Amino acid sequence: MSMNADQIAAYERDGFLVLEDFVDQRACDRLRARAEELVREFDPAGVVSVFSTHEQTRTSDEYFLASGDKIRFFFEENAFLADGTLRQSKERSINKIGHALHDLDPVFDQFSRTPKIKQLVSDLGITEPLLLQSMYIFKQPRIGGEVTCHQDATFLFTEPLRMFGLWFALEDATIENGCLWVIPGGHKFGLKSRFVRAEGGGTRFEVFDDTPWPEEKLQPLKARKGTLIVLHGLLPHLSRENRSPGSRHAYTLHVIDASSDYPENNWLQRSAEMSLRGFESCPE
Ligand SMILES: O=C(O)CCC(=O)C(=O)O
Repeated sequence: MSMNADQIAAYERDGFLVLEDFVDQRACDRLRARAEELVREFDPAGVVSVFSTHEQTRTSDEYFLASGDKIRFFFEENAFLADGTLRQSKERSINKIGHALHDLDPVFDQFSRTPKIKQLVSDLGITEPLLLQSMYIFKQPRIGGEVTCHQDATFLFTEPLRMFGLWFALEDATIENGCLWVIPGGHKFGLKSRFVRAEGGGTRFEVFDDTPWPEEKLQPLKARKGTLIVLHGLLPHLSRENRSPGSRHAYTLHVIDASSDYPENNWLQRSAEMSLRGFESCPE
């Protein structure tokens, strides 16, 4: 077991768990260096796709919709000047990379499939794990965009719901640079919406409950580099803008169970040639 009974009980009660020093500092640095290399090699000519937490259906272009089995780059909303050119270098303009880093890049694969993560996933009750989605989030200095309050199951729904997110702090996450905020126990509210592929193309939200989140209950989760935060798929969480002079890099991995149904209208899909994988290739 990598988690004790108290930790599992806390996760079930609160919908999240903070595990300090889960990853060693060198592994964090290796991942950062690899992400920086990927951005250096990325040629943005002709592929400007923005991640906007406010306008997700509008920014669901083909580049985004086909990214479930690729390594693709999304810009910060505030990265551009009025004439459409970048305010600063592309290295300081990318919001995130997604969504199959863990399957396509050896460094990300190695970081994502360790015996420790495999054990944690098993302790959390996932018996047939599949690594569905990965994102490298930069939260760039000064222009790092906010991520509004949401449940990850809105985007990555399974029936029955067996899904959680693993959020790794690759640098210290603070209130100033845009750490995560959560509503403890909020995973018991039920699913408020689903983000699905629309019949005529693009995406839409299917809303089940449009009451606002009780944001007065939000609590910040400051996290030192190397910390893993486990987020229940139904836990409401957000991150605020980063107006500080430093970045706040994080890596997230979402795990589902093969025994649950993964609907065909979930926004994130893979081509038949690249099926999802679990921890089969993980070293013992
Ligand atoms: O890292 C962040 O700023 C937010 C990430 C998040 O909420 C998510 O990916 O679901």
